[in-house]
Amino acid sequence: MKLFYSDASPYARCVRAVIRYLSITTIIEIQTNPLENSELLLDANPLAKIPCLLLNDGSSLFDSEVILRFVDHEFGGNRFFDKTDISWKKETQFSLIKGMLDSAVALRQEQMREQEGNRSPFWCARFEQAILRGLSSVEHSGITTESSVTIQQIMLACLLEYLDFRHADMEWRKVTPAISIWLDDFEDLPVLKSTRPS
Ligand SMILES: N[C@@H](CCC(=O)N[C@@H](CS)C(=O)NCC(=O)O)C(=O)O
Repeated sequence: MKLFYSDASPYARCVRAVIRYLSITTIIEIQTNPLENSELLLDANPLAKIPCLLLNDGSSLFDSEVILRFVDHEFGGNRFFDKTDISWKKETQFSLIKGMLDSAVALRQEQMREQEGNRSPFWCARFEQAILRGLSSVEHSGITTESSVTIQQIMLACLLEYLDFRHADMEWRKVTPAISIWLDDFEDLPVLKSTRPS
């Protein structure tokens, strides 16, 4: 199997971290810039987005959530997405963190429009406020106090490090001091260290 990814993509990083956490060795990572619209990526994902997992039978899986659920089901014994004892609260926490990732990536895209003079202050503020409100709600949700590593924690760490990487001026640590302290330890997880964008 082949995983199209880029170092900077927080969605791809989350998938790569989980693949490593589950010690899956049969997935080859292929560094891909989605904006180059390579034929390989377009054939696999008409949306031309990464991450995208090309299976051995030639079919492909996207987006990140589908890939995460697939690898967890096939290789992780449903360790991250429990199928027998579904917690709708945890499912919603997952959606909240994924939604914040969406806002963080959309904010980055808005900022890249700066050069064209098309950056929208309205949308930038809206995306930033959604992230800060989301983090404030996560601060008191108990996500960081789980005894074993969860998919919510891995995705949250990918989000927070993406904020530091692309939105260094966003003072999220002031809003979420407890999460900030948690990240200081959690970021040492080997699968996060080995997937950190440089
Ligand atoms: N919902 C998708 C989002 C993936 C996504 O937006 N990836 C970005 C890179 S971070 C991308 O490929 N952008 C290229 C584009 O939007 O054309 C997922 O969870 O995988």
